Amino acid sequence: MNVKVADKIAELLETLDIRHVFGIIGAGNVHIFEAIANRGFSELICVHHEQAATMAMQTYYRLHGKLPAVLLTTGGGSTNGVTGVVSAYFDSVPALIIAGNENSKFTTPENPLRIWGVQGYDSVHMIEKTTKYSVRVTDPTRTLTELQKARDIAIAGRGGPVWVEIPMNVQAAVIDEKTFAPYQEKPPAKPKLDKAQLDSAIEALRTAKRPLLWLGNGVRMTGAEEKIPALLEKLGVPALLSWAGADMVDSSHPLVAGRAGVYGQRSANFILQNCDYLLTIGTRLAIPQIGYDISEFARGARLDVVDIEAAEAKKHGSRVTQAIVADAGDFIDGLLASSLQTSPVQEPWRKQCNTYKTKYPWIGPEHSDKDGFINSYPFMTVLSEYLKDDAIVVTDMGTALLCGHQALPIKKNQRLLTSTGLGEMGYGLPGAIGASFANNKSEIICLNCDGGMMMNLQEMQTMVHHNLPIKLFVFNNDGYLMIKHTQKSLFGKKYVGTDKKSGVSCPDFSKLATAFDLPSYQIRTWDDAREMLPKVMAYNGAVVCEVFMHPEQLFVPKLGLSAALDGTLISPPLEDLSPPLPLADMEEAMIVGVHPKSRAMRQ
Ligand SMILES: Cc1ncc(C[n+]2csc(CCOP(=O)(O)OP(=O)(O)O)c2C)c(N)n1
Ligand SMILES: [Mg+2]
Repeated sequence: MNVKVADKIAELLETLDIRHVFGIIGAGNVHIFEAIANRGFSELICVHHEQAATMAMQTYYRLHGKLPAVLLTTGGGSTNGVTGVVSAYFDSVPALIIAGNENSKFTTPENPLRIWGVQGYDSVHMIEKTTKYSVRVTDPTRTLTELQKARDIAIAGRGGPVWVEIPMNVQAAVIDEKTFAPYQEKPPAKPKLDKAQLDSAIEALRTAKRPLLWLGNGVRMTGAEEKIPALLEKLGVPALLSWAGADMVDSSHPLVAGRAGVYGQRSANFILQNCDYLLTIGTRLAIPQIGYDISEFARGARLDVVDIEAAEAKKHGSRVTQAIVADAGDFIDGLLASSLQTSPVQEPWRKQCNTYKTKYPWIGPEHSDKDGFINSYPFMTVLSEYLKDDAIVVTDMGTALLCGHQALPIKKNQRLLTSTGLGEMGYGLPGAIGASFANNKSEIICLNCDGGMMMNLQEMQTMVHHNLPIKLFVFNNDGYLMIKHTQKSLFGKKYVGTDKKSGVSCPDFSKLATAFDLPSYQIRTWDDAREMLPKVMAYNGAVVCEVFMHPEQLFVPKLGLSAALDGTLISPPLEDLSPPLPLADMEEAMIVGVHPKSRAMRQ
């Protein structure tokens, strides 16, 4: 029987249980759009910019672990989608992207032209470096095989996006159904856990005086996050959580040590910097986590790294005692099956961790209000009081990212999602849309900023069109506050392109809400917050809530440069966050000793 390839693609999406397809139509994908609509299984979510589709796909997968598809057209359609694809690649998020292209008579690798036919170009090679697999289907009989293969690669091992380019004539081809090539390839196998390495880590956990775990999103990617409480209770070992994994365990769990890093919590950084054995599982120890000098990072500790990708496990070279290339879930199962138990010898360390947490709470004196503006850090604490027990929070960059991750406590069934690798502004709103679709069009708390909003403003209409109950918070601080701070530290207070006076401005977000037929609220004071937050949360539908913040508010604590008394600039070690604590506090906190740089800054 003769069948149209596009119809078979739509059928395959159903077989793969792909319920949602994000995208924008064009001549380059029109056949597949048509076929999906005719089949009536996968819902087409028509966004207003392709980057929104590739951002939405990320939170969609991260929320319920099911693959969505993205359908891009040729030319600007596929180039627009690139940012979210790169972001997904960095953040290990599986996704299936189907991109259209010109007729395959143009799309041969030998074609030397920059542009093929109308809007055609070599998207497969453009995207090759930032996907796990990219392929052009020129033989219609291989269409389904390539899509299945791509999908298996996307979800295997360290997840990531895959890109299948299907030229227009291939989509439209009508061929004998029997001629489709059967899919016979085996999905890539995961690495096998080395028992000797596991035993060595178990021994180190048993004998360390101050052991520490650092758990990342890799744990969730293997579905092992539910085992974390049992693991902590069995081992009695405190655990840091990476930003991408911050929502895996309740923040108030007595053994959760917080979120450490360049924008870390003081207590978390002290715990990290004073441990004597650090075992990281499924987190990639990036600069925002470990600071700028690896030799100063957890400098009194043996470091073992568990990562499913060998290059990541080994990237810190000889600083790492054991680079364990393994699936995080397999490794956790190995720890759970071991004879390890909570060690009384480590009791003083558990107490010490609690002392850090009590002495240095997430909100400190550095977060006080200024010039009549409320501070965004305590705002997170207040906001958390109004969040439902299963709230899903998606953040953009800037204030939303930093304060969300430094100061928002997360309960057991709540989620906190953002782009941690690429850090692209504009992620918040499409991310909220993807999350809402993943969860049956449920309520999402979107923490956004004035700058970030302007990068995907158009998606307010997607939200409105689908009646998604997204609570859209916009932190308004007259422009790009994060970059104002960079400029201040580099050039003194000379701003270029970061606020209204220096070349960039934002509209009145309440008027904008009206244009989208949405209600809006404004918060300027704590009284406003107490009055508006219940209304925002109780509103049945999408709503905009603008929160006005000081245009110069500090993001603290932060690992920043400090000046010694002689004027030379010092990059302090990771425990010495700004604003700096008195030397006596550092001496009391640093079991491994105060770093000479920290002394130099204070003499
Ligand atoms: C797509 C993109 N362009 C530029 C940047 C660089 N950048 C990082 S933070 C920032 C300013 C963010 O401003 P806003 O979203 O208003 O947050 P704020 O820092 O003001 O709270 C900029 C321009 C980026 N991260 N992503
Ligand atoms: Mg801003």
